[in-house]
Amino acid sequence: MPIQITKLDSSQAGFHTALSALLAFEASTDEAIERSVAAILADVKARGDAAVLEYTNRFDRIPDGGAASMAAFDIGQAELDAALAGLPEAQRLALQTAAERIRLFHQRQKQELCGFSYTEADGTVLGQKITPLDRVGIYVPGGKAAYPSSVLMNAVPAKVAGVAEIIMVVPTPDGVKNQMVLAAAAIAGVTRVITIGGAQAVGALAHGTATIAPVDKIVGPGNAYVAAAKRRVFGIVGIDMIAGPSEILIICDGSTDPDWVAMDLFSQAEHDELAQAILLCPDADYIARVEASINKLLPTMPRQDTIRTSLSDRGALVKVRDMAEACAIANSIAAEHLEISAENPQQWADQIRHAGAMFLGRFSSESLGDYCCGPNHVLPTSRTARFSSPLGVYDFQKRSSVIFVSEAGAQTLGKVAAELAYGEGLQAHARSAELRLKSNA
Ligand code: HSO
Ligand code: ZN
Repeated sequence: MPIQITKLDSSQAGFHTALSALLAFEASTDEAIERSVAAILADVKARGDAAVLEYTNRFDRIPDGGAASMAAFDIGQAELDAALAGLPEAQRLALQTAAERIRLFHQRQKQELCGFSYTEADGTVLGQKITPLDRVGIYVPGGKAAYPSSVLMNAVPAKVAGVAEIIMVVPTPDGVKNQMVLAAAAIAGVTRVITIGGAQAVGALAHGTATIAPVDKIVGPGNAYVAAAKRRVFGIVGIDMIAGPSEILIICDGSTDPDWVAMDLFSQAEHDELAQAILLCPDADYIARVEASINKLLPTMPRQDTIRTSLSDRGALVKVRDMAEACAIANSIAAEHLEISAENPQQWADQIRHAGAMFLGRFSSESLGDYCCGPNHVLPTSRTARFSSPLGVYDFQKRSSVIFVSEAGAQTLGKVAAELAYGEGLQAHARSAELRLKSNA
């Protein structure tokens, strides 16, 4: 059965309304999930390990009547190393190569984020000091979305930032451990791996328990329960973002093999029924060829049901006037991933202001970026690329302002501060500044 994929033409009336309707996505807040997550978090905060143990045994169906204590959920370094050693050689090498390339890329972010200070004429010194977070939690989903690549993408930047303790939690439904996930943790240098998940794991990381020290920030994707829990503990700890379904937007000038473009659209559609894959192209004949490729290739895909639903519910093939208009539309979509599959990609990339990651030229498939180019694959979704950035070293560092006021500086600044403090009706502020004025000595 040929796929029913939405076709739009930017020159037709109602185009912008149709496009907005397609893009609209709001993470549903399910009342039942919210209530259950609130109760779990409160229970973990009150009862600590006992609550985490009970929820984990129950929700993850831990075999043999469940674990007797939290110690059973701790994976030691020896088991991580064994997981790495036990991988097929090619898989181990691929993970190591990816990790090294991710590390090299993120190292650049660290260098650019150096602190600064400057000295004023009167000897006052002002600056900014940068420090890594002490302890972070990385959430790794279990089951169908357990991605070893995401372990690397979350843990390596934390490591590069200099975070001393990286605690990874990963649920193991039915007690089954994903060896490639454990191997990735070993390569990335994760400090501790605990096989717990869900809202109870988020609660344990945020509040701490007798066996788990509270972290300063929780990063990583998760299901609706994990997302709700992260939202609720935000403020007690930092969080990275609440990621929506994956998105790929491809701008193509018609010069790329249509099979390549079809498969790139599939590559995000296969993640999730709610994923979004859109093509923008000025050439109607080429769009028809991509559609033919989609229909030819779809039956060959193991995840064809997910791809079909994603493409027919949220995908689109869009005929645009020209490449410049494609860039303007791409800016309004602010996609998580943007491929510019064109002869001269740089000239179009210059026109793009909003995209989580840009893949330039026909050889730069998003799949390479998902695994091993080096840049992070944790990216802003649902149009948040308008105001936010890929996960990076800067998410694991913070800044402190540093202020040294010289005696001479206290004279000039003291008068300014006192004036403003009296204006705000704050006497102690004013007098604290004035006490340091020489005229008051
Ligand atoms: N494309 C996903 C990341 C990923 N792909 C992991 C494969 N594995 C993020 O949007
Ligand atoms: Zn992907």
